[in-house]
Amino acid sequence: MCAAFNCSTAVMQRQHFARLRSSRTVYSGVLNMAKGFGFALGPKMINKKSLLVPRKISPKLPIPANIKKPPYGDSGVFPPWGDMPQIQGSEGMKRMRASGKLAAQVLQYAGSIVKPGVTTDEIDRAVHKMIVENGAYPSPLNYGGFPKSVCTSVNECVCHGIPDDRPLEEGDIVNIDVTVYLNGYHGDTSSMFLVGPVSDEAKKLCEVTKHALDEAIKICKEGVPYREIGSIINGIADQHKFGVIRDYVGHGVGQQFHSAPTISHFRNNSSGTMKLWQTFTIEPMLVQGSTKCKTWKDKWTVVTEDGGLAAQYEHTILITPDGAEILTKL
Ligand SMILES: [Co+2]
Repeated sequence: MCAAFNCSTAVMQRQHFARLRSSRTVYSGVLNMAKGFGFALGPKMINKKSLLVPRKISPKLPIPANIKKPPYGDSGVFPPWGDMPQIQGSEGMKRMRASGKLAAQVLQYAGSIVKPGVTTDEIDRAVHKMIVENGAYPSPLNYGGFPKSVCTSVNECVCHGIPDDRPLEEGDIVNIDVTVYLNGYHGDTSSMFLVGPVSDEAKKLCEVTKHALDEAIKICKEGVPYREIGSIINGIADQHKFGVIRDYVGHGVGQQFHSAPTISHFRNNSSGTMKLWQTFTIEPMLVQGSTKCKTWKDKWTVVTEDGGLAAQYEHTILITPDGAEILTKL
């Protein structure tokens, strides 16, 4: 699960939308005119599926009494952003490997039930059941009040999609983002799944995003600047004319769900280098069109402003002296 970049980014985003409101009116005028002339322009051209709309969300699922909850489990209050990197000792490493492995197993299982007609709510229920049966807590549940146990982000949804009663349709692409809290440690991973045959462009977007994540992981090791990650990912996105989302970032992970460092997936000049035995996520979001996002009234669902498709892959990694161990790979 990615983190919002920072407060100032959010403020800038709001100001941007205020500015955009006037230009959008002009844009929709052009769109209608274009339709009148019999050619398509705008989101429909980019994303051939009809756009998502808010739908019914089922009640939060219960957590058995024996499961240890994270600090926000009952309150639903956002925990403070940890401003220190999370560096593991031998016990922490052992537990991170266990939570990473479980997250990967749950993600694989969730992907196996993806098919046309299955609702994202059904995926949520399956994920929730498997996580608690394995003695863990589904980290997204009640994180800042998030109502479900997993994020499911379909088509133009960039991240933080809330599972609901929409049945998956042939041609959809869906990101399933699983985080588990096992023995006091979070393991965080996500992947795209294709629903039946999808358009070549959608498939390519998914493949390039996965490739960008894999290549970024390859350069990670002790002492490498974090900004190298953004440089690799942005370079690959550029080659294929895809955009990189800037408002949501990877993050330190461990005993805290989200902490420093913020891992930007776009070209940047941020300071800081990777520390030995540090755990963090890399989770690039690539888009077909505009990299501008908007958030629904539910305060979670993030979609591309122009309705273009978005894809995301995520791993939790451990920095070692000569590379990175992927903790969420089976
Ligand atoms: Co994450």
